[in-house]
Amino acid sequence: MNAATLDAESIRALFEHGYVVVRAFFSDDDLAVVRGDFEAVRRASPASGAELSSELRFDDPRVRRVRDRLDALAQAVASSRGQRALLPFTIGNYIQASEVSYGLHCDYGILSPSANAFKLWIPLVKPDPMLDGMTFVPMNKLREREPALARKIAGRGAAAIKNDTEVVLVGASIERSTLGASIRDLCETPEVRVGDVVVFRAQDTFHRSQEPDPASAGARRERVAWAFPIRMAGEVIHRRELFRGKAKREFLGRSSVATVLACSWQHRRESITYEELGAFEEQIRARRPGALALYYGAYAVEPLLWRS
Ligand SMILES: O=C(O)CCC(=O)C(=O)O
Repeated sequence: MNAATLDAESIRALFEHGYVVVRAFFSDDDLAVVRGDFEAVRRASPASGAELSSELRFDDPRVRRVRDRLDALAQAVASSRGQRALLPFTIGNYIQASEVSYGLHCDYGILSPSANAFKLWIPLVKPDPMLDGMTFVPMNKLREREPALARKIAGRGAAAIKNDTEVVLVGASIERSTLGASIRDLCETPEVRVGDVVVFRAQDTFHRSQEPDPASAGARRERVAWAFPIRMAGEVIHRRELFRGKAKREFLGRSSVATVLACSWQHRRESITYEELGAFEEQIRARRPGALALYYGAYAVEPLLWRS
């Protein structure tokens, strides 16, 4: 579809299939500032084989137009679920295909479990619409082929698919589950051009970097995508669920767990919303002494709180 925001049919497709491509959402001019920011971040960062993280903020006047349009899109999806979408404070990460290539995974993190969160993936440089894009295992196909597994993952997430047949699930403990057949024949790679926006449920829809074109003998072209998650303001994170299952810790990371813990201390509650978490993260970024003291305290005690 091609629109200023998302129509009901595309939103239905997003929740049914796990992803949707919004066509020709941006003009080349719209993305010039973000592309310039990417170039500056790349110049300042040595090649590291990792995503590049931008410090440009969504409230910077230079990205206002882009922000307003993305916000309208995000709110259209969120309001269909009775939620309000939260854009991150900084604009997110840049993913260069020459540096980064992921196998099939879900973005397991503080965002999981979340019934309604999603992610935006926006190509900035992508010379060929058919190559160097994103490959998905659509939720509807997974539901048909592996209904029990699809039920376990929906809204809760998983971690990865290994060797095309083994699924790693992260719950109270790490479970490994074997697929009846190779996942490869369920995969879809949509055609995507610069100007399009891919909206997808990163937390529970398996996705990967598209495999290189066999004709290119493994070489990856210059392709740069800009990606960031959209959280739901009113969804809740429970502290007691966070610390269940030591194995989960490696997937979450000490710093994000400490941030949730410190935020729950700040609110003197066992559970916090993503909106509260976002505001707390901003206080840390602004180096507010009260928030930093809570964060360092939480970081120190975090290893002691995990139960197996
Ligand atoms: O850009 C890519 O190749 C993969 C991106 C991805 O997996 C993500 O944004 O979650």
